[in-house]
Amino acid sequence: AAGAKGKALISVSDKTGLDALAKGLADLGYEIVSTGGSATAIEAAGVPVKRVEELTGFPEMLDGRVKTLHPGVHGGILARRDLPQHMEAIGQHNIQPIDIVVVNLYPFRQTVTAANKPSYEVAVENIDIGGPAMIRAAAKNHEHVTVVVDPSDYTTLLEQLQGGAPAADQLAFRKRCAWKAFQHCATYDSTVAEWLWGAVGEGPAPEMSVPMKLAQGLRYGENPHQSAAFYTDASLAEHNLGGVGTAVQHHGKELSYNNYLDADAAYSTACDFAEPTCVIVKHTNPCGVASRDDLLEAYRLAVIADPISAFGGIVAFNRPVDADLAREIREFRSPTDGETRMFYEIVIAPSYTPEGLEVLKGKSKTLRILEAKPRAPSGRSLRQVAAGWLLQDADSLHPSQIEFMCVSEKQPTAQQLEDLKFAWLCVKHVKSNAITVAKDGKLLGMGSGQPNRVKSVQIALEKAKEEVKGSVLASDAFFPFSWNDSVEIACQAGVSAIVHPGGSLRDQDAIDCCNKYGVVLLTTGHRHFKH
Ligand code: 93A
Repeated sequence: AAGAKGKALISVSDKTGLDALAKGLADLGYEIVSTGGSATAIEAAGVPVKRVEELTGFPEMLDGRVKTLHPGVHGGILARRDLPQHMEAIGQHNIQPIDIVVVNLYPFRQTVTAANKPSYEVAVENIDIGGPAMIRAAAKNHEHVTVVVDPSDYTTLLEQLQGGAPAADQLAFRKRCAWKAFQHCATYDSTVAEWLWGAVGEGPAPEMSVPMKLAQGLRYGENPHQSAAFYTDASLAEHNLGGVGTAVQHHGKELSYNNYLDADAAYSTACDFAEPTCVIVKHTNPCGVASRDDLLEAYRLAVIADPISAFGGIVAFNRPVDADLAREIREFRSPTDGETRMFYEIVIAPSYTPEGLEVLKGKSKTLRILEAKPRAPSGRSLRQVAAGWLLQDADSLHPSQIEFMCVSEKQPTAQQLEDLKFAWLCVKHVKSNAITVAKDGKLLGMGSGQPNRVKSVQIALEKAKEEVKGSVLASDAFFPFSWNDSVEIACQAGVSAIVHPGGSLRDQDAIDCCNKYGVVLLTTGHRHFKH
């Protein structure tokens, strides 16, 4: 008979899996009590359901602000079944025990982060009060009550209720549910607090929540003796849409720790370019970048920029990969010996044609093929130091937002200006001290991570080799010393234009040097350090 097993209270905003849950509970003999929208949905699924108003003898009021906030509900949830005085007390008031509480909350985060930003008033109305009260009550009384806040737990709930498991296991399940319930409420409240801080505070919130979820255990960290895992963080995801964190893997070995880092670096770089672009990354640094209308050509140029570094690298595209391009990736032979097929760890792109995907799968069993929504640097960047976190806005400054000012006698041609902007966008993604040399929409050489800028210049020029003549050079920070180092080396090598932030006491030396060699010099007023 209905209710033979007890009462289940359902009040959910996310109605995923609700039909199956209600059917399952009814089949097991539970009587279902529910709030407005949930009750309507359950009825529509043909499952008998009682409205919560019948239980409380009180109508919903204050435009729904008070629906379940009533002793008829909370007494039924909180009563200790093992204390006769508790059972007597609820009995005196005609309150029946509630054994299962299934609640998920008003979608506050989705509401305040929607593309269509809600008014302050609408956001406030989306702060759930009755829901957390029920969740917390049921979680507190986990000794006797089961609380479920996540639709992905419905199947397990029904399995558990079918019984058969030892009492200790059932209690362990209820405790786990209670843990999750408090977690759910804590995350919810910190989301509300963060939103309010955004409305009243200045700068980053003094208390910050990092709602992390274990997404994947990793075989090991940067090195095999370090254990590791990948966590997703909803508070980052809302600003950092797309990218490797939410990518679909179509093929290949499991992602490693270093794969995550490198794929993120490669894809962030590729997605920062508006034109069809291929980026090849090794150890988080772009070693090949090329923009071409023909993506296949961009890929070739990106490999040729530095084939030795590209070998074993991560290849990222900001446009779909079709069969022709996939064949080229599969077959392309290393320009160093003209024989060895190029080997890559990962290919990552916004999408693949069905044939392109099949072709690429044929490259090797291990090649990781990732499909990810575009990700440009945005939102927050968070890094650990000792016992704390460093938080900053991501470097989302784009060349289109920067004024490139000519400070030399010689003015840049339109082509040079375009190349300088390209080199500038590349240098932003290279570890400091970063130098890039580029020409005609392709990276020719880069120097990264050197503590000495002159060394980075030398490395970048050496990689660019004979193509240096007429190329342009970008520096992520200003040239600090006198002009007889970086700037003069670049001028002597045949670089035709240089861009740096400017702002050094020795800026005039750099200008004089460029004028002496007839080289164009631009300043941006913005630095792109990347540590
Ligand atoms: O407005 S509330 O804060 N006051 C309440 O008494 C209450 N009771 C349930 N929000 C309340 N709820 C929430 O309604 C639940 O947390 C759930 O998210 C939602 C389900 O409403 P419906 O069943 O009408 O779709």
